[in-house]
Amino acid sequence: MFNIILFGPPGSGKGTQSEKLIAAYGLIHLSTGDLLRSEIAKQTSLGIEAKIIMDKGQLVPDAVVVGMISSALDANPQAGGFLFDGFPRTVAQSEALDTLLSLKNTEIGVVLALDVSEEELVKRLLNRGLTSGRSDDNTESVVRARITEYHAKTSVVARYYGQFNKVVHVKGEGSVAEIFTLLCSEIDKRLS
Ligand code: B4P
Repeated sequence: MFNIILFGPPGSGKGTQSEKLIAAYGLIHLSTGDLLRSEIAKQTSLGIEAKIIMDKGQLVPDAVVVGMISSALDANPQAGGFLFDGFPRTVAQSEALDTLLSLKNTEIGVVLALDVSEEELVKRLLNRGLTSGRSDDNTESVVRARITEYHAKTSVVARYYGQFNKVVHVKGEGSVAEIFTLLCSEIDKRLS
């Protein structure tokens, strides 16, 4: 089993590249953002609580997202590997993920970190907000709050996995196809 974390700030292209990577490598895609938005669409109590937090640009509590990931791992016993997109976002989530994977006798193979400048992130997210209907992409202050939250709580996740030599930085600016090629070459190095 080969498991990948696609890491990076909001708008760095994690969702965009995940779609291509799961198709190319036959991985199960686990996006906590998508899982949360599905709860919001169904108007579950979890979704209603999560929407209030997400609309402020803040992170949903660790216990909520770890619970969602744990259920998703259990729901896919035959998976050949997982692609984690937007998870883990804190060191506590990273430690919880490592524990969940070790219970299944597996681990993270590589953390692919997309590097994108802040101005490009803001531009992409506000642009997506014009068409996505996502309330967390609508206003510049919320978009910038998400980037601040990333620097405060999420960027340390790269340091956490860095201590196990699992992090590779990839330039996240350029065409979607160019970035995909860079990501594939890093994965292929580790699979061969
Ligand atoms: P997510 O759903 O994870 O989304 P994201 O960080 O906003 O975006 P992503 O990086 O996937 O960007 P994308 O490819 O779509 O998080 C949303 C919220 O959910 C968080 O703020 C948080 O509140 C909550 N949440 C999620 N996971 C959590 C967790 N683990 N713990 C706590 N809270 C959690 O790309 C963005 C745009 O750029 C798109 O419009 C795309 O078309 C464009 N784009 C992509 N690649 C491009 C390229 N190469 N050039 C130009 N544009 C590009």
